[in-house]
Amino acid sequence: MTNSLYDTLLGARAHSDAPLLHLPDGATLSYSDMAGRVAHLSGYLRAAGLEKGDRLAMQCPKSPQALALYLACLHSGVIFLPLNTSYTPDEIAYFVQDASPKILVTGPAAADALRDVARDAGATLLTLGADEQGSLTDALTSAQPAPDAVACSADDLACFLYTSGTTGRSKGAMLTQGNLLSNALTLTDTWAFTADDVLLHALPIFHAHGLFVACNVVMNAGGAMIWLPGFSTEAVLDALPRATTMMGVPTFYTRLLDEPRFTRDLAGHMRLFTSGSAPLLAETHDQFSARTGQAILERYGMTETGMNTSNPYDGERRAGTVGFPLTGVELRVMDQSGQEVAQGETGMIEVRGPNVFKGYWQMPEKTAEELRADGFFITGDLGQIDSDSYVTIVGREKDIIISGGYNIYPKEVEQLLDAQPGVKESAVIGVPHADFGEGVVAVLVAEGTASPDMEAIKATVKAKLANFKRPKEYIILEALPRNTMGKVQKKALRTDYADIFQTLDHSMSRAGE
Ligand code: MCA
Ligand code: AMP
Repeated sequence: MTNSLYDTLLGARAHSDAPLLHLPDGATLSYSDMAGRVAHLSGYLRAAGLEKGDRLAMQCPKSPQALALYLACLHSGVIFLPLNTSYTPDEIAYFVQDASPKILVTGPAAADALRDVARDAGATLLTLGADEQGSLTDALTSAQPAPDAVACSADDLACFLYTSGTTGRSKGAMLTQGNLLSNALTLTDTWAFTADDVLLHALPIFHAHGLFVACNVVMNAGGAMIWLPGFSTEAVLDALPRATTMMGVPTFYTRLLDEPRFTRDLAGHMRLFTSGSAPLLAETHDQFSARTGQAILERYGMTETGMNTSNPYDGERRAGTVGFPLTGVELRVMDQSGQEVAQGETGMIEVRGPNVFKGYWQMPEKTAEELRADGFFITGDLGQIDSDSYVTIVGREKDIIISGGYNIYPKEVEQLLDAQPGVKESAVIGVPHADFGEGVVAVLVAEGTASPDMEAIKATVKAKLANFKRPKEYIILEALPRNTMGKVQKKALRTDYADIFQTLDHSMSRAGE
């Protein structure tokens, strides 16, 4: 048995001097440089007692070292659990208690805040900085290297990615080596990636989009990445002439379009822009085409499934649609009684294929609720298929907000708000936001007649929740709108406050201002 995923991404090019990462300081890291670092790190992990199937959690700033740690986990058969760098220590505590990693790696600056969290979960805390700082840094070059990748089969677990749950409890989606490999191979082919490609990488690497879709595809093709620490319009505009491709969330594209420097000429060297993680407005698609002469290729995926559909590379990239199921992926649209709807009708999207995850870590009931016995995964997205077979996402049945490509489960925010002094109840909604697509708004009902202490509430929210989950606006109402069954009518709230991010200076009585 070999380790097909590691061999495909890096092992096959372990001695190649071809560039892998172009770094902001002008340095370049080749495939062989990366393979060397990975062998050292993998040796370190094995000497530390990590075995195949053990977990390693990482909440580190984006850096080549962080990418090396991901690859070292694949090399050792250790399950890699990347965590959003915005998560607070309270949020991290949940993930490490749930996944029980043997090692938690963090940036040096966050080490003090996470020491107790690691200790309580029985994990060893190590640090790895973006700037050659941290207790793991020496291991990158001086630990006894592990000679061979640990043999793994397609069914072995490669990564856990946590996705929030409707009950507010996050679920660890278990992704196998086979899931990641199938998506990497299919997307490389579908999007015609080759060793000549240079991907402008401005996404975070703690989610499927930046790590699996971007890095795995480029490495499978033998291409290179311009490695930015995050998205900055200036840095992206500077780098565009050296790149051939970019993957982004819609916010990347609206921000670029806001910049007059972003012209057809500047984008002229690019062969492909892809968008995903959130709906791309047809208007953005059209503006982009008018500005650059290029059509953004929109695709659709999920943490649990990787990528499911894509607009064609050759052929019409239809604005407002997410294209066709990828090779090997089956997609069907179902009604509430479990029957497939007629073509053109709206229903629940279900998908099946080698990309679909194995289940939620230690949550068999949740797994059974969402993953059917016949292998179809119930996505929670509502869609339809038109007469040309293009799939369109028309809405979501699951109560999530997608802001700048990050998912927020209202329940999690509501539970925190409901527990605050002076708050009787709350409803958290997403409404249109020009930059983030959707922005989070909290509607509160006060207990009694006095207004709650909004400064205290905001301080608690800041301490407990990652920045992208925090409401950007608070509204106080006397009562939440409810239907005759007593259910809160979020749709009515979304309509009432649809313009709130456009009318911030207007008369509405908003709390905390
Ligand atoms: C930052 N803020 C946000 C977000 N990001 N608020 C809401 N939504 C966000 N996404 C907060 C900041 O903390 C700050 O708050 C304020 O908004 C302004 O920050 P700004 O500097 O403008 O933000 P930024 O640092 O430039 O980040 C925006 C971003 C970033 C570049 C769009 O969020 C991003 O990289 N998103 C990509 C997400 C992603 O990769 N998703 C893939 C998930 P304050 O002023 O209070 O401090 S994988 C997935 O969905 C599936 C599998 C798929 O299909 O791909
Ligand atoms: P997650 O896996 O938690 O990051 O989020 C996946 C969700 O993002 C999907 O279930 C969709 O609701 C949404 N999503 C991803 N790509 C698209 C897209 N191109 N258009 C609309 N929604 C998308």
